[in-house]
Amino acid sequence: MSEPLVRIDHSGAVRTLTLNRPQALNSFTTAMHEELRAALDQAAADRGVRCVVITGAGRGFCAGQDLSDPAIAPSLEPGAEPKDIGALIERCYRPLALRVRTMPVPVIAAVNGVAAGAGANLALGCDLVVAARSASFIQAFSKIGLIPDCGGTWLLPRLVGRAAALGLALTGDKLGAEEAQRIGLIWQCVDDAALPDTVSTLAARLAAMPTKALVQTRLALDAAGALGFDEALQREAELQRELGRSHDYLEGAAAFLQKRPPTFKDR
Ligand code: T3D
Repeated sequence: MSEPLVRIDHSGAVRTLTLNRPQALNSFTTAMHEELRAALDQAAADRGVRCVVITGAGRGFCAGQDLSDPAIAPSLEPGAEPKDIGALIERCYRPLALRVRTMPVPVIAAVNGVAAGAGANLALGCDLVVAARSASFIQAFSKIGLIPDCGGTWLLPRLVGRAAALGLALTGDKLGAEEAQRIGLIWQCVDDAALPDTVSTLAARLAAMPTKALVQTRLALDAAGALGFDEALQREAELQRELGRSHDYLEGAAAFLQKRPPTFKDR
């Protein structure tokens, strides 16, 4: 049987999805898109999953679109009809970016190596990005005449501000993981050897937390950018009203008062 393009592993309540085309730095073919989306849908539907980790096999995280995929690779024949890249984005990258951003559980990107183009923005769209010190982030699009996609135009300025977003996107320069942490592009940079343990400890910790509150926090932060201050306050009140009625809030508050560890179970 051939190797899956996305390996699926499960430990406790943590589902790990490993992009598995190491020979091409895990760049996206249409088939890998389909497997990743199916694996994310499956994790979203499985109430036993409370945290998802996305990582890459081999020395790379993901080098973005596979530029040699016959489905999209430009024909070099003179006069050939250009491929419709917009259709590829609509069919593959838009649903992927939305799927990650609306997962009902926290999602961690464990960036084990280079993350370029849509691969960089797949990672940046996750809730927490932990990268190995040798990893790097490249907005490679400008080098091939494209703009940042997979959410890059929305994510970059929000993460690092307009100046750094434009610096990264226009130059397409490689940004090392340490610098990425320093400018706030990612959450954490760790020594290469420490990446697996750091991520599994973090994932297990998030999996034991009140999932609904974590996910509503992501959604509220994402929505707040388009709201006025008072509207954001109103949204906070609505969400607290809803969460305040949840099992996890009652459990969290009771556990604090009774000086015992909480057991969260909402999802
Ligand atoms: O159609 C569209 O383009 C629309 C979609 C847009 C979304 C996008 O993601 S656009 C951006 C696409 N990605 C890139 O432009 C990045 C291309 N890759 C690179 O610039 C470099 O590979 C890296 C900087 C990421 C890493 O460099 P390095 O020197 O560490 O590795 P390498 O030797 O370049 O790559 C190793 C192998 O992976 C190599 O294959 P080989 O020669 O050993 O058989 C290379 O061709 C392959 N590879 C790397 N990236 C891609 C790729 N093959 C196909 N597509 C790739 N994107």
